[in-house]
Amino acid sequence: MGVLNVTPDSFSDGGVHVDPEAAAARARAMVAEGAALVDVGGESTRPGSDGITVDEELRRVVPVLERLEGVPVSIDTAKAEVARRALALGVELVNDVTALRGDPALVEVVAEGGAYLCLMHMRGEPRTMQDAPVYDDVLAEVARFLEERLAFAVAAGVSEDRICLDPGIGFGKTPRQNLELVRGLGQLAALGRPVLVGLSRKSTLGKVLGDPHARVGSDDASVGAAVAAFDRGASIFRVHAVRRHVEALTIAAAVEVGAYA
Ligand code: HH2
Repeated sequence: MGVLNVTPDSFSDGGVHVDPEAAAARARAMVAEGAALVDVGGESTRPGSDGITVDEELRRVVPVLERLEGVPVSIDTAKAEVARRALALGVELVNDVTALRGDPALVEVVAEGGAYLCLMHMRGEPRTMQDAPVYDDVLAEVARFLEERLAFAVAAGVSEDRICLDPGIGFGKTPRQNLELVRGLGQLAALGRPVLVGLSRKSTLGKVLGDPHARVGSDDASVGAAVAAFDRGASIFRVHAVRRHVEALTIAAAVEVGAYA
């Protein structure tokens, strides 16, 4: 899953793709590099960010989605109205970082649209989520949360076989907690749904490499993290540098299944 932020303020690529033509070209390039899906997002969820209005989010994403016919796309939104417009424009998956807690109307849009859905764990909300997050047992808590949100979505009519789960790396977690989640991904995969991880360029990677004030991580660090996550059961990777991840993960997968003739 290639990341396409059409925001002025995303933590790693904010402001890069605000022109819809340039954004659409980047989306097509990511598919050419091997992305199976392009995740279009109009609202930054970086730590400390405030939300934007429905109108502003639509103004950012609709011109891009209109230019992406034939490209497999997911929409990174928590808003029912944005998801509704996106699905009408051919989007296949709704990536909701609030796991259907942000907008009570979203679950119906997903269910009625027959869309795929990603449910992500987040502690608190982006504005406050990094204020000293404390867990008794981060892995157990995230697993319990995702199991509960999965049951909620299915009860509301979303087809279970269309749902994937995401521990929400960096969303209300310290670097140590993020690493613990990656280490324990098998426990999340045991919930029976594909696990998606977004480790790409997250500040935890820069911190692990020795910079306590890092705001982003490098692409090399991202690839290492993705391979570690793959080894522990993740199967969908939300990444910025698509070709590097496709190459690394293709090799990791070939080792796993002995696919090369
Ligand atoms: N991370 C970000 C945004 N959306 N969605 C899922 N499912 N999982 C993630 O880990 C995830 C996500 C944050 O990264 P990015 O889009 O690069 O930055 P921003 O939120 O500042 O736009």
